[in-house]
Amino acid sequence: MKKKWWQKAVVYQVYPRSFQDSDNDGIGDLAGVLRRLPYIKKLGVDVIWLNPIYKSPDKDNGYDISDYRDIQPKFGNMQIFDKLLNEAHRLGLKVVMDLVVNHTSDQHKWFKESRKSVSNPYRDFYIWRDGNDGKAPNNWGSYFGGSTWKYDEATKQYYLHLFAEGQPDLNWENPEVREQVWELMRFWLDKGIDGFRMDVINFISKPAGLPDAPNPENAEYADVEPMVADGVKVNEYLKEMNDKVLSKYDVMSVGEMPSSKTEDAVQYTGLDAGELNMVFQFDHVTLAFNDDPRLGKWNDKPVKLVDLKKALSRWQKALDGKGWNSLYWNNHDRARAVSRFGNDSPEFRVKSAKMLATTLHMMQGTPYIYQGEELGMTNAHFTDLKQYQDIESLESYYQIVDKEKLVNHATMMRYLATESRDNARTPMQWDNSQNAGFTDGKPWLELNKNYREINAAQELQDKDSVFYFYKRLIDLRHNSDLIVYGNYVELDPEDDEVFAYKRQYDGKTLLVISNFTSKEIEREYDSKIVKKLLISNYDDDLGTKLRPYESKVYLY
Ligand code: TEU
Repeated sequence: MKKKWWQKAVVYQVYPRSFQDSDNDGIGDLAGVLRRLPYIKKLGVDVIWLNPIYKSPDKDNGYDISDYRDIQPKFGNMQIFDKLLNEAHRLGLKVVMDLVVNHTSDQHKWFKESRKSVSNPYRDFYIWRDGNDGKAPNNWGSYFGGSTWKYDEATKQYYLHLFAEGQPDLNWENPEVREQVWELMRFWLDKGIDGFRMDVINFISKPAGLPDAPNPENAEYADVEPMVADGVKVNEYLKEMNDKVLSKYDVMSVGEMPSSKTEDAVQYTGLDAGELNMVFQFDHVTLAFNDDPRLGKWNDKPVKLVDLKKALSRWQKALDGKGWNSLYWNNHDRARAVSRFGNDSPEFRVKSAKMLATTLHMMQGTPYIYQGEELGMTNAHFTDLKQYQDIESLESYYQIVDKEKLVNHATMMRYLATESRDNARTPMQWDNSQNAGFTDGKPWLELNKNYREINAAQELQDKDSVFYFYKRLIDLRHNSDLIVYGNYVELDPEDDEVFAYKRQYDGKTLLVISNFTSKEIEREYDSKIVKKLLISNYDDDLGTKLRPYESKVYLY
């Protein structure tokens, strides 16, 4: 497989509204990101992924775009963006933008035209259908609660919105829609950005006839994902995108692909596929699901290590030599890694954060670090519904508790504390001053109370901090073809305490051993071989004895 720059790169995800506020309106902004570039550079990453910064009514924190060619005024303006892009490039940092083209905002000029009349030239930019006996055209349920169909009185038809009502789905069957998307991509690529993360890009091809989804539980609305993920024309559209746009630039592309399987990903990311470079797969971050399918993601179950190993190993083996993996534990949609997969107690937070980092960063693929993950930031542990802001959390609470009465308030609060996207969106914790140095205004979302103990200033002073551990892992990757290109050999798949695997390349072997428990245990691997300890989250090596959350990498 021909080597590409993004295979050796490490990406840092910035959620601008929660990163650094510069004008004290309580919302992070681009001038704040600019100010913090030296911090990002110090970590040693190569690429910054910016969540959406385009003009938006903010129904879904910027994932409802009303103008793809202008900056959300809360975040700044195009001049500040240009300054940010130039300074990032001067520092040797590439910048990847978030491409949200499965849907637009209902305030986008295309939709404002489309809804004017059935004969409007933009009508077919979106997916309009007649009702079904006075009801929605089918039984699909929105990700944010309720139906995926909204009745529009003006033209007496329904329009499709997989997410919020303010996020109407674009009709990708329409070649004019695709041409407009290629144009807006070129606008940003010609400004010099270095690639795109593509929002739910495997949802863009809807099934012919838009049939009902299976609904065995006879729920009010059925799970839409099996109907819209990886539709029959996704590859065709991505090939056209690559042929007409991406292939003209030296850029990276990563497709967010909920519920995609490895065989789909080999299609999407195969080097000769002419589609995308890599995908965000969801198998390892959707392992804990409620036993009641009507509750979907809302649960408070621990993630079973054997399941986690199976999911990650499946992807490592399936794409080795055939495609390319992204490697991530969390992002702006997921709970914080150390809380969801590790142990965020004061006793084990640092050790388990480093253990998780080692386990992931020694794999094959491009690692993505979500802002604050490098500090070991934890879930927010909110206790009051009023603390939450996320549309998905609040709409889901309303649907599940108030409307369908499937669980009581206390249970749903436990589920939100475990899985709400707001866990990842609390402001970045810079120091132990008021509001953690994020803003001198009123933060748009409450800070995590632990910012006085967990913050960048403290960790930059501590050579044993999570920050410097991530920095060492990134440095190891930058200097090792074995880590980047080595194959993947899983060890003891059924071991429910230790995640162990090997990487091999050019006659060298990496042995990665991670104890996922708070217990001291014994494990033996290749005991006869003389091994060099490459990195560990403990100061010494007790051989076969593994201490709580001990993670170490041997080279031989
Ligand atoms: O998320 C897509 C997606 O699958 C989400 O529904 C995610 O799986 C879920 O929220 C996890 O609980 C993308 C963006 O990352 C997300 O922020 C947006 O809300 C969504 O698309 C709509 O644009």
